[in-house]
Amino acid sequence: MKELAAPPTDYYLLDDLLTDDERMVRDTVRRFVEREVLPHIGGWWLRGEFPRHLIPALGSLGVLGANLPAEYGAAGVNNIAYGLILQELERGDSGIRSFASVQGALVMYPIHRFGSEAQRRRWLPALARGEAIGCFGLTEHTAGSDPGAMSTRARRRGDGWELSGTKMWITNGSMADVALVWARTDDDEIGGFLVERGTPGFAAHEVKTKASMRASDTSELVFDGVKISDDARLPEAKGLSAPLACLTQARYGISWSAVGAALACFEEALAYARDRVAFGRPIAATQIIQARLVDMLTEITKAQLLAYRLGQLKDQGKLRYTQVSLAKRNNVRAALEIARDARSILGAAGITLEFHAMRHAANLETVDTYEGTYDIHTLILGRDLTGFNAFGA
Ligand code: TGC
Ligand code: FAD
Repeated sequence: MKELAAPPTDYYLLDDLLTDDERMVRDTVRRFVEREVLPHIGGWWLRGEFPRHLIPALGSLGVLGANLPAEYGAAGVNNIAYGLILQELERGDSGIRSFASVQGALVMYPIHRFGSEAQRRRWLPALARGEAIGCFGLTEHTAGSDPGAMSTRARRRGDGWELSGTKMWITNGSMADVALVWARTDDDEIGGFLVERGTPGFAAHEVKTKASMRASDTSELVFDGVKISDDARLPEAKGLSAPLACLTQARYGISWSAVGAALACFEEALAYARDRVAFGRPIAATQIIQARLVDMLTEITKAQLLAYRLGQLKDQGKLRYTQVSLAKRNNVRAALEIARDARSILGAAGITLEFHAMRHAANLETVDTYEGTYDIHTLILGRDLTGFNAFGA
């Protein structure tokens, strides 16, 4: 297969650090996004549609839960290749990447890490192939940044459980065949429960008024006395650290994927600035536009280096969740600022969906909020540095 030309934004020759396999994985997903996503994404986003028809192809490409072991049907790639996959998906759209993040990091990972062997065999191959869709219900209307304040309950009923409560802002929620729901048990411990679509008392309602992440399914999940058997509980998920460990996996991926959105915006702004003439010369020939482009490239290069080093640490088993917070916080905020700046360089044209910057900027408002807001990651890092917890009373 022909190698793609090095992107203009690989300023520090990071390609040289990648193995042939990592480059091949990245280029395969990039081609897929260029062919299947970019020509259509503006329309899907405008109409508020998630492109469900792409799910089987994402499964065949091996991008779902790609860093999990091949034994359960996943691709079994390393964490650098996994990061590159998410980077390329978000170069297309944050909503497509979010689908893959939730499926892999927030549904497949917890089933693999905290589930029984029967749960792994039942769900992981189908989720990897895209034949089943999963969602992850942690956030509630009144418990977002502070998931420990959740009020969803799992009460013991005979041999099984009864779930009651509501989850909010759940990606893939209306499409999901299986919802991983986090709930407080009678002994006040947080546990994870697999609830299948169609179980009586379980309903999902899609949020239709979003001005961000429009090509993504975001839903409210309602559990009204939902009865499930004991084998629907993840046996090894005990306490808040279990869902938080899943968030570390998803935040790791977002540290890479934000770079993809930033690259898309930067490359678009650079091309436009070279072409667009104002006052008799290309705007790229003005000092202000050049300074802005240089700042964008500098932030992208820093973000790429952070993501790459994070991947090495993860592959070596040395990763601390606070290091992931640093990269998620920095890379998403950098991408958001780059997207806004790219939009501004495009002038009026930049507000349309014929270009990508505005869509990415709107999406990145969500990415800056979910998986721990920018401020929450500041507090996680502040606590790590000082030993003082500044979250609340
Ligand atoms: P805290 O005392 O900090 O922690 C309780 C226990 O958990 C451990 N822990 C973690 N372990 C692994 N990874 C992490 N990121 C961890 N954070 C904490 C911690 O060591 C402790 O363990 P142990 O053994 O001592 O019990 O608990 P806290 O209640 O003070 O937590 C505060 C805070 C702010 C850190 C946490 O609650 C937080 O991260 N809040 C943000 C919530 C959030 O990010 N929600 C995301 C929901 S999912 C989502 O947005 C999906 S978007 C779709 C997509 O990803 O594409
Ligand atoms: P709040 O916690 O109410 O925060 C509001 C503001 O207060 C923020 O600026 C925050 O930084 C600030 N703040 C909060 N506490 C403090 C403090 N102690 N000190 C200083 N400032 C503070 N959740 C899931 O469980 N699963 C999903 O699949 C999922 N998908 C999502 C998809 C979308 C499109 C969106 C928008 C959200 C999604 N979420 C999901 C929810 C997301 O994780 C939460 O929105 C996020 O954790 C923030 O919670 P909140 O919205 O309740 O904000």
